Amino acid sequence: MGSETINVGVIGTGAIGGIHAENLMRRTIGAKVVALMDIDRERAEAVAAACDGARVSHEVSDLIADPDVDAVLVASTDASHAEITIACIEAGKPVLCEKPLATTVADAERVLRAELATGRRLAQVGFMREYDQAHKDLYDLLRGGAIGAALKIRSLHVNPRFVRELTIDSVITNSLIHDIHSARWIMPSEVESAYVQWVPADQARPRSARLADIQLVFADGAIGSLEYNGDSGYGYEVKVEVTGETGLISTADHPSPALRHSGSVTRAITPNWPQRFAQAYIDEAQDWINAIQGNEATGPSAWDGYMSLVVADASIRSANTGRPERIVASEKPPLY
Ligand code: ISE
Repeated sequence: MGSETINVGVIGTGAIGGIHAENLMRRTIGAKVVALMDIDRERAEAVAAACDGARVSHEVSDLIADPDVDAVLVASTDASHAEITIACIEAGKPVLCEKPLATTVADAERVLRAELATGRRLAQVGFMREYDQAHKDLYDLLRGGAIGAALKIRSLHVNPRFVRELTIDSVITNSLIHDIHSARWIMPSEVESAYVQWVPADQARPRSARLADIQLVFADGAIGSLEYNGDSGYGYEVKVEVTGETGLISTADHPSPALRHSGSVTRAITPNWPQRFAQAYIDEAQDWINAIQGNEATGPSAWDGYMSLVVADASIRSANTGRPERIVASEKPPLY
């Protein structure tokens, strides 16, 4: 593609779809949003109006088939991700699919099969923490040998307020899926087993989950603890710590000024994920566009999307059995 402008179609114009559309239009070099689609047409039209009059497609298939659309960003409902990503792959169009890649391992395997059939990487998965400076700094220090072999990873993922419908299953596939990917990305070896415990939000609904913890064991013997708090009451935070043979690395706190006033020192905490990861979403979009222009693949792959679902599946099995569950994954294809 060279340095031509990449015309992007955005499917799903809710919170994250709107952020991606605005980033692609206003904060990314070499990209333009030319088409959008959402089952809520009014919502799509509102985002299109902010995209210099991008077209609003009636159907997903129309947008993917549109000859003026070079690449597709999928930000629709989680359950629709796999089907739409497969359609983009089969149309030969690069696709950035928001996490999760699918809601079941079987659907993630279908995406893998579609991509393997083309012999090239077309799909990227929206695990944007790989583009967060604090995570990248920790990754670089660890992989640079600063603390020797990694022995344990701890992550804390805090959401500000509880969504009543969330169950341990949806917390794992929609929220903890980020922490699962981060653990797989940061730690040198693959996850071997997962053990889940959680605190229900409502004792009358035992599957509801306001706080959850996934204990991981990795192939090299390292361990992990991924904690999710869905009802912090104070704001949004994501922290990662890795203990190594000779030290410990912690992600830097999100930069915010210290306010000294009336005898105390306070520092703001981001209200939610759009603010905490604003720059990471921009860098993720720019990296995706640059890769398309260079006819290359970049960022988390469909294999990463599949493996995060495999670990999520083992975690949900553990929630059902009350025991640690082993990871059951396919052989990693050479393409990845
Ligand atoms: C949301 O979909 C995200 O991706 C956020 O990063 C995460 O913190 C939140 O829990 C998810 O619901």
